[in-house]
Amino acid sequence: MNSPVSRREFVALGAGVVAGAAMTRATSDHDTPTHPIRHFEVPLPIPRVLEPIRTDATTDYYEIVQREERVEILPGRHTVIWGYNGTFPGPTIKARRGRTVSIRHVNRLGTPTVVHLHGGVTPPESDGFPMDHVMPGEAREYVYPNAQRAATLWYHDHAMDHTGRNIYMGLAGLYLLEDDEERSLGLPEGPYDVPLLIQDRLFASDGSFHHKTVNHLGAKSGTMLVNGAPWPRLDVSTRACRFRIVNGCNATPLRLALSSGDPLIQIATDGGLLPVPVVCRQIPLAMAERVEIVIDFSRHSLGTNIVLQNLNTRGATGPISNEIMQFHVGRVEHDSRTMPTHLAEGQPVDRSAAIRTRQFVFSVRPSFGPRPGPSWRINGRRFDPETPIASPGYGDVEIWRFINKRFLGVLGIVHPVHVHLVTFKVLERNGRPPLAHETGWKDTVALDRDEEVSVIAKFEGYRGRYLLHCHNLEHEDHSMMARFDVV
Ligand SMILES: [Cu+2]
Repeated sequence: MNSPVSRREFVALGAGVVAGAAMTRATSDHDTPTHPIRHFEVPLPIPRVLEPIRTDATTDYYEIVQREERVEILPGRHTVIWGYNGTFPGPTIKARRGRTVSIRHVNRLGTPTVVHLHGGVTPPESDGFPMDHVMPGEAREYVYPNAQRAATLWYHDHAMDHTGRNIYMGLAGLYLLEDDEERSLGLPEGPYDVPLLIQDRLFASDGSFHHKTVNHLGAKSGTMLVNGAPWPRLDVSTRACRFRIVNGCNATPLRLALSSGDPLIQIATDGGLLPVPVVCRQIPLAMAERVEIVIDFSRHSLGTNIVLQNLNTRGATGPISNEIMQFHVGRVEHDSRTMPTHLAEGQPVDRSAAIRTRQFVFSVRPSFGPRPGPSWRINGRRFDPETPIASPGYGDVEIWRFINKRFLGVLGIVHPVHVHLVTFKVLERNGRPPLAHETGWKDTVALDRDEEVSVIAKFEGYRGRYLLHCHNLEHEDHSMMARFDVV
């Protein structure tokens, strides 16, 4: 899972397929050292929770305007972002299980957009199919029934061929779905329940975002932003805090750890709470995966600094920081509540309920022509919006086997596989049980080079047209995506 890839291979990965195509800038995927950014100086911002414009007995109605804004991300410099309501990240939506959320998105950008609620059990017309564009000047209403478990979801752009650029420019926000069961547990809440949306960015010297796709390998970038701030600092008190961590990077898989050596107490995966907390020394978190952890700062004395680290610097092409953000223990506070030992009902998976197994091979082929580059594919095919790659029947339980195949012995790269509509359980990773951090409900699973991962899912909720794709956004935009239909 964590086998290192050398810089040579990362470069070969592009150069090997792109015969003759220049890869001259492939080695400069981190910020220029002429603009050093001091770590842990900017306080961690918490994205504002959006208020509904009206509510009725069943539904909360929101309106979001997608527009350009000039914001200060790097101290003293300005960056033009494309933001939901002009903010980066977008405002947080707080939803409750069983109450519908209806969001009218108005596009005031100069480019077509699409909104997808990642992790949502959403009717097909609101799921954000890449061709369902909201054109500049137009609006579209997206309806989310929220008939699903509490979980940390996020909403982001999904426009055909331009998802990577649109999200890089800022079109992403958090969507926190709560339910009574979760609220009754007494987990840290209010200011002690902190979302951390991690996104890396590359900045041009004028402060603008530089979305460099490196020939569709992926826009890995050197400056770590959390909730839109570079290497921020959070002042915490001597008590437990809950963190909802989203890997919102375009192409950077993370491996989370704490500099103090403290374990990460994991309480949730993409699809919500685990049955019991799981203790992890490190947590790999590929793009679009979410993990919720509790950190107990009561063991530390005042003044202690603890760094949230990314130990996965694989694929980096220069010195790259392993730091994400810092927790500064700055206040004494007592919390009498103890961490619950039981979080959610057991979630056994009956493998024998599966009525069929399908196989999806994630591979790459060189492509030539005016814009040569790797062509990322599923089962050898580019994205075809007209033809489903699979059509499970409504209510069917299926095993989906994902295989990452290299090209000519190179091209080993992580493909985080995301299935819309359903949550699944990982049955096996390379013939072994799933890793500790991925035992709960998932909607995205990391598929590293040469790996095979089997998942099991029940296809229910809605009938219609959905997507299976790689969440390396540059792979997704360069056709590693497939339509599936629930029939
Ligand atoms: Cu991929």
